[in-house]
Amino acid sequence: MSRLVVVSNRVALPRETRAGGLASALEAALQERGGLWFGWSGNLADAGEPAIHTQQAGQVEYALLDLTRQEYDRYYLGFSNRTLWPLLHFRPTLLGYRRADRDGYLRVNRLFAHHLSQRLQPDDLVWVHDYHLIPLAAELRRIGVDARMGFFLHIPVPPPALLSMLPQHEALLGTLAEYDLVGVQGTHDRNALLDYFRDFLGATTGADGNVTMPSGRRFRIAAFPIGIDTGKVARLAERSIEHATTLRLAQSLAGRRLAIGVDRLDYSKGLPQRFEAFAHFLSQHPGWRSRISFLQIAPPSRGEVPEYRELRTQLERTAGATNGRYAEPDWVPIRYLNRSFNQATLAGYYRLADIGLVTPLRDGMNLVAKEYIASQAAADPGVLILSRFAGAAEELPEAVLVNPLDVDDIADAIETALTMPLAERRERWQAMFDTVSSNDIAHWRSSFVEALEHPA
Ligand code: ADQ
Repeated sequence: MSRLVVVSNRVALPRETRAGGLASALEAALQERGGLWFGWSGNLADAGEPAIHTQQAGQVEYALLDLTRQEYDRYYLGFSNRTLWPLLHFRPTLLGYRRADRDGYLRVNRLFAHHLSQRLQPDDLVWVHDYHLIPLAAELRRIGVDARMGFFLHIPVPPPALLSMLPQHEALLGTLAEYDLVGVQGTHDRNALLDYFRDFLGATTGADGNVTMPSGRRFRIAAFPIGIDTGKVARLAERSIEHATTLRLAQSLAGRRLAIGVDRLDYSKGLPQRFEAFAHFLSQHPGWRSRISFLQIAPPSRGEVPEYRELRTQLERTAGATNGRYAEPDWVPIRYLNRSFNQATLAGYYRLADIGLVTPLRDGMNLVAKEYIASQAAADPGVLILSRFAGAAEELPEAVLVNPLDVDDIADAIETALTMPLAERRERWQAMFDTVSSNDIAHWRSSFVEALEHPA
């Protein structure tokens, strides 16, 4: 069996607390086959020969590279997070583009390729993750690496017309052809990328996802919807009902209903609309005031990017205004928390919540939707309100689906969820639970690795 080499912007070291389901799945795959996990260390260093930090755990080596401040600014903050992130989330008006950022992005990909190539062995299977590293295979091929290489994009793919707004898009997106397999989250993403290769790069595409470039180079684009460690989340949720943190939240509700949202503080997650929809629900249904609380957990992310700071200010204003307007001495409608919680605590909170509010404007998948389902009690499950534009909606049509831009639609969905009969809640939940159980994270990574290693 070939060794597996995982490459991603950030690396989750063993026993690291921020490691979530994805990190443990990749670690499991690496331990099973032996391998290497390569990426940025998260540290900034002075210019010069960059330091590589290595660590061994069982059969797995971790190799982490420092970046300079300028590399971080251009590759990570600039091109990855101010150019590619908004573009791929269908938000060209939020896009910032600088040639210097694009050049910095290419330079870091070249740097990764240089250091990685020195650690590769013949027969290695290379699995590259996400939009930070699109041209990595091309850079590796340029220096003679001919290993099988796969790429997985965790975020959405917009239609070709939107992709083509990126300056020099052909040069960047064309490098995807240097992988043997390009995985995306859903069939919409797959179809959009196939259309792009056909319309803009002159490729011939087949219904099976096979792509032939004008040069004759062939590769494949396919959907691999990512999952969670469903069994583990379900066990954590069941155990957490007894935990002090969960009990504290339950007591504070004093019998009121609870809606929960858990998202990184990101403009793709639809938080302003969600806050507004909850306020609208309270204004339309005075009878529910004082009878339901909305808990939004949103740890800040990418605070160095201006659009994220603006979003934070906007949400503070909206939450404050709604609470000022509707709160009672013993009840606050929106409980808004800018912090992280461990998986067990989150699972307990999900289980307590009557409604999971997952309303991103666009999302590659959205694992919170799946975690919410995995955490429910079979006998009395809550209701998932899910954006049609989250990748998860393709797999979970039994959720109450909403258009996240339509605050009336979300407000109506909250009412539907609060009044949904138990039998219907159970029926919808069972169907979704079956899906997240069979399409779990282990299934995701083994199907990707299998497709990369043994092409049909
Ligand atoms: P994200 O945009 O980060 O991921 P998501 O899929 O929801 O979005 O995953 C977030 C993860 O972080 C979840 O496991 C969640 O539990 C955890 N999390 C969020 N807030 C937290 C908090 N306050 N405390 C602790 N944990 C918290 C990207 C893409 C998604 C895609 C995933 C995986 O944007 O579309 O589903 O990658 O491919």
